[in-house]
Amino acid sequence: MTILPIVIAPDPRLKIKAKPVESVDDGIRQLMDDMLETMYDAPGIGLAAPQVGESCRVIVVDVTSEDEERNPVCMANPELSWLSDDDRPHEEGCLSLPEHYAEVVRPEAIRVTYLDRDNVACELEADDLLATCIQHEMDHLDGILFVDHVSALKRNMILRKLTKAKKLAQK
Ligand code: GNR
Ligand code: NI
Repeated sequence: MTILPIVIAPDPRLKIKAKPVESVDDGIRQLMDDMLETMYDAPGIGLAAPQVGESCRVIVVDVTSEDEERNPVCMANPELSWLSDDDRPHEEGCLSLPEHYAEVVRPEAIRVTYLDRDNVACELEADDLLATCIQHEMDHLDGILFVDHVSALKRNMILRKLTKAKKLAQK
């Protein structure tokens, strides 16, 4: 397994709609495993393939805390099959927007269909942090970042700071 470099915003690769995978083959399984290692190393609770420069519809999540046993979930071609009527706000962060956080309102519970690591069609019901995280990761597959859900003022402030930080790092 390999720790992959994480793409930091602003970057055109984070704005592209990712392509569905045909099936979960050895190459996709390798990507899932590398994404999990990258996510645990960061550390984060989720990661989407575009964040490691792969424009395909693959996400990994694990919302367990560090003192619990790991519970990695790998999904290819995730699709929402149900959304709760009730929304809830949650403070979100993103490995592609390091050190920036904002409250985002999303449905508090979801059902999602996907292909698992063994290419088996599955459906999962999630709520609270897991529902938030899966929706955040699925957004990445459509080129959407959590800052796209907050006010333009806050979004531009965060993106300006990241642009500055990138320029400083180049010099
Ligand atoms: O590590 C992460 N934490 C997090 C916290 C609240 C809502 C979503 C997330 S996902 C984020 C990792 C990441 O950037 N995934 O795309
Ligand atoms: Ni993210």
